[in-house]
Amino acid sequence: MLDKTKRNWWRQAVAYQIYPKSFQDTTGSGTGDLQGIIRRLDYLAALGVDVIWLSPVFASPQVDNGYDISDYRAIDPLYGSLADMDALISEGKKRGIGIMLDLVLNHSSDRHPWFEAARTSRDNPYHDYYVWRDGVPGTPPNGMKASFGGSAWEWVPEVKQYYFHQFAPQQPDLNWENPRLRRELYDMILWWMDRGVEGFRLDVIDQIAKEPDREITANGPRLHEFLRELSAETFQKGCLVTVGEAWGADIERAKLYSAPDGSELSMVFQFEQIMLDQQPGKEKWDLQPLPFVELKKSFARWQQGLHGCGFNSLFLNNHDLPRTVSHWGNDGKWRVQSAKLLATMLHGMEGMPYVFQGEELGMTNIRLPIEGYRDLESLNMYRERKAAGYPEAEIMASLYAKSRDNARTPMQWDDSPNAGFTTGTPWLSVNPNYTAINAARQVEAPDSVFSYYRQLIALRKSHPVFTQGDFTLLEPEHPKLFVYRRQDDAHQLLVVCNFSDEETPWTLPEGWAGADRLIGNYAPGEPGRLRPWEALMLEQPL
Ligand code: TEU
Repeated sequence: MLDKTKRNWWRQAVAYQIYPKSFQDTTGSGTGDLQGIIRRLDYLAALGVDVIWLSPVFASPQVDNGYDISDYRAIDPLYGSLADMDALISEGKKRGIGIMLDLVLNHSSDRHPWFEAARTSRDNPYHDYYVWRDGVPGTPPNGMKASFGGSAWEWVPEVKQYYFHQFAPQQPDLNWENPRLRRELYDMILWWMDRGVEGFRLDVIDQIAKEPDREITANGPRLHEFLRELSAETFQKGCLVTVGEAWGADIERAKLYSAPDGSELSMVFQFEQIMLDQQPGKEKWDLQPLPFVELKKSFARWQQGLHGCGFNSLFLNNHDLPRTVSHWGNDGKWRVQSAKLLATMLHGMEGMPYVFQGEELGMTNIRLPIEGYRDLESLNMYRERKAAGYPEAEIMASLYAKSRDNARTPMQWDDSPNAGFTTGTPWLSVNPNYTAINAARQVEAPDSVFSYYRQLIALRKSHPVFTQGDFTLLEPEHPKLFVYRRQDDAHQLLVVCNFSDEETPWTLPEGWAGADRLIGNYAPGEPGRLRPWEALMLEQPL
């Protein structure tokens, strides 16, 4: 177990993300719950993770699956009670697993009492907790669009004003310019810290300092000022791990977010690599092949750019992204090998790895009929593109590739009905491949994807080069191989990945012949070639 009383304990930690709706149901409601997470803590302890990033479980109308919060200090009855949360925190602690709550501070639900009061009159003390502009019905203040489709402005007749929302209309943006609002948020965070949570993930934190009159959403002028105040008033009073979701962060900004003096957050969660396979300037649905060489160079830039002066999150999956084994790997013939390769590529780097539920089993994307999708982003896109005349097949291809519901299908625990997730009707279809891909089959199996993740996580704890080493990209222009070296004062680590369905010629670089093989997804083979999706790690003293 990590000593979490030490500042920066999280530099060696591995996180596991739980999307509670889809993790484990204990009531037959068809929706996962907190007791379900408690039931599965031993599974997570066996995997070896140190913290759980728990997607929002606060009271919510669930328009965006909890990313629309109506009470930051209450648990949604869908998931249980505050007593269940206290139990989860203390049961987690016993196993060395901390809870990292997912705070949505950029916006609230339109059903939050603040907003319900705010919309009644311009004189209401809560009115200024949100972002309002005068106007006339039918003519929004400007042409800004919301992330989930439509205008970013919504008219409220009672106050004869528009309010601003960067996401759904039911997710009005909070006004961070208002110091009273900021104080309320800090008090709420301190209240959770007193209950024993070990960290926070901050949803779209790069968007809090918006200036809609200048059409500024991410990276507003006051962003880092707000973050420093937030951190000083809350996180710095404890030994927490904090991560800020920031789609728009570049390396220079990431250094501010994750400055080693702890003045803002522990780390940034940025998407430069993830966005490489979407057409520049277009939407995520507009696919293009992954530019592999650029992917390697992008990882290398971030590894080198933050070494010693910042800290990054390492992830390929989360609740908003497709399953990478389907997206960048091969979820057919080479599912197991490519799942392990993607993990090898990522877990050899510096930063905090995040494992998204089911990733450690090699869970895959799903193809649903349009009626089967639940995600509002997916459904809005379908509607908008239908109306714009896109062919049905093209729209569905985008959903199969990128819909957020790919990641949100229920966790596959065993081969009993509904994969052991629920005895009721699951809120979103279980992937039919659960009879073959499930935890029960994998936990004890030495060659499983699960066992491979467990070993990778253990390596990070036992070999300091994983957390301390610098990074050098080898073979930068190679179209199939991702090879890099890490090096600290005492050791060198070599990570080799063959991103391909084919065998690829490759020779061990000079000086590595006697190195220890730490892990690999095949038995050691003949020199001179790598097998399809082969990955391995070698280590040697300097
Ligand atoms: O996501 C931020 C965000 O910008 C997403 O809307 C992203 O563009 C989209 O998911 C890509 O498909 C965060 C949460 O992670 C997401 O689940 C929420 O819906 C969103 O904020 C609003 O709170």
